[in-house]
Amino acid sequence: MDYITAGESHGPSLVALVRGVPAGLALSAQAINADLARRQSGYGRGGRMKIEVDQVRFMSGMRFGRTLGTPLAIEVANRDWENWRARMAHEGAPPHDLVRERSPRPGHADLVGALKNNTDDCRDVLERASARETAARVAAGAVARSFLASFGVEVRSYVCRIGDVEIPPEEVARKSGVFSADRVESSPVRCPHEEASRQMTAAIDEAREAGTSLGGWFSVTATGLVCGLGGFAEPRERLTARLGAALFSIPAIKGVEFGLGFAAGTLPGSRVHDEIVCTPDEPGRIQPARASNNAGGLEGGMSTGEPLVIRAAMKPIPTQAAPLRTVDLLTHELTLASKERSDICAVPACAVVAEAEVALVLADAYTEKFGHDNMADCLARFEAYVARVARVAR
Ligand code: EPS
Repeated sequence: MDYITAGESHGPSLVALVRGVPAGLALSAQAINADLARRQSGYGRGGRMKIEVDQVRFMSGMRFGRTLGTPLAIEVANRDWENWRARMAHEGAPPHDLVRERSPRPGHADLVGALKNNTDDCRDVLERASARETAARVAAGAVARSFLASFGVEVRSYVCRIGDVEIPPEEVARKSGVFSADRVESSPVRCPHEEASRQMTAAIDEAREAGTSLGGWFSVTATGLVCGLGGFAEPRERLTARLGAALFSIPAIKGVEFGLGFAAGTLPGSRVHDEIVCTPDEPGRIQPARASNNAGGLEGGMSTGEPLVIRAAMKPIPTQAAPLRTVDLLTHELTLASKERSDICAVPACAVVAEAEVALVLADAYTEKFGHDNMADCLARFEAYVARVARVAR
């Protein structure tokens, strides 16, 4: 299973094209829209989220509520397009009063994209580089999430840090990094720790006052995975590499850790590696298990069957109400960066996008391992594999 997206931030719509979805998967626009709404939420979002109510329209690949096993095309309309028709017209000459974006924002794709694509209007670049595109990814990810649910896999996220406010690490350790969805989704910043959540919203208010923006850290977990997803034999099979690439494809991601992550480089092996034990599951069956999960559910480029535990860092949004210095693309004079309407903090939304990316990689690994013709065959192969792995362990 894989996907591509198309669409500009202020064009008529965003489109996700998802390939390799098995036939017979029950899908609903309602389930996808629920994820889109989570991506739109979060304290610190900007004015655009008041305009949009992201909802999908299936354009191909579905019949009577089930997938056909053919490419699935999903559209998310941009309501704001009405306000941008003239400036974003697909054809014709530019309007005589068109204002070109000549003051690239430090931290955004504006400058390098304009140089690369030989344009003096950063809008030619920023319309696609905008994180608005991630709405289409979340729609694609919701398809992957529905597929994974058939195998008992759940992908969730929560915000662990915004600016200098962090959930106490001992609280995260106490919960082994897995929090209830209710606690996460009821927080305005998708942070399950009440006091940290309160301080995070206060930090966002301070950043707004100061005309700046804030980044942060979030965690993504996947539970219910089988062992052996990905592979150890070829570099590109490795699930760790595939997850890392998918997470780094999200705009503004500057760091990704699995399990202990960077801390694994600071400890002796005796305190890093997860001892292998056997846990009785049901009479007559023994599942392989680990005494700990410092590896974050990955060993040798494959899933171990323990929860996948990822942490990622997002840099602050580049658009600043109190802009940084930049250079005019035409005159080369020093000036101040352009002020697009923007978010103060989009870490809660970014975590939802990361869930989608992780779900897409995992769904790809499941279809690679268990086939992608139709759900019944895929599930039969899956069940046979689960039974064999349990037998070998005994
Ligand atoms: C976004 C839509 C955008 C921005 C934001 C994310 O809408 P507009 O540019 O019309 O305000 O709010 O874009 C960025 C963070 C960015 O870096 O470009 C969205 O739907 O998520």
